[in-house]
Amino acid sequence: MDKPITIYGAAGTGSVPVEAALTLIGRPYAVIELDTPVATWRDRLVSINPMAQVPALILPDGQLMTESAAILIWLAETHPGAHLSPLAADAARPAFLRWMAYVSAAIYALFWVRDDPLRLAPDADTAALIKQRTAERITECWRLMDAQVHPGRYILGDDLSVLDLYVAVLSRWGPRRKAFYAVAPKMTEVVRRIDADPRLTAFWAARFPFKDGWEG
Ligand SMILES: N[C@@H](CCC(=O)N[C@@H](CS)C(=O)NCC(=O)O)C(=O)O
Repeated sequence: MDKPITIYGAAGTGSVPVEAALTLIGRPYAVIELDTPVATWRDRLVSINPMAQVPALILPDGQLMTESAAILIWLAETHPGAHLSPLAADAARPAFLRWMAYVSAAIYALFWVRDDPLRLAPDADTAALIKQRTAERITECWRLMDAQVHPGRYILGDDLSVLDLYVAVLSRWGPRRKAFYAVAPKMTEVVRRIDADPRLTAFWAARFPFKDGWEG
């Protein structure tokens, strides 16, 4: 039996796809919930993760692991029985790695800016402009991805992978799902399938509920 993983996380954040993957794998994990405003996270997290971000995992051997895409890839490859990624020699592996890195680098990274534009902007007007321009950039990145993937039931074909969990969660962040549906018709079917996966019903209700108006 695998030893538990400790996850510093928070509902609705980047820890959610990691927790979803562990739920599908059936591996025990414990969440230390960052349930106070994000502005307080630095003090609580910096001694754990110098970047003061979630997800931050403490693995059973005590080492810290951060970076959601790396965590998801690693979880999939260390639990091959769960079939959550193409294997190394699989023809779908290059696309899997490509899109995992793309979602992390081109899309997720913009949320450091969006979540508090005043980290970069000198005033509220500039902050509002940054918020609008990053929303446009995220939408464009989803559009470009959708134009280049060939989904079956899931993004890489007919097998669910951690990429599907990653896209399903990140596409719920600003500019949110309606904007995503408008530019990503192929992946729309996939994220709706992930939203409705019966193995995750209780998980979504607890960690990222579909509240009224959640699609934007
Ligand atoms: N590159 C990191 C980004 C993690 C990240 O930005 N997490 C957000 C929550 S979704 C966070 O902790 N924000 C607080 C901050 O950056 O100050 C990853 O992929 O895990």
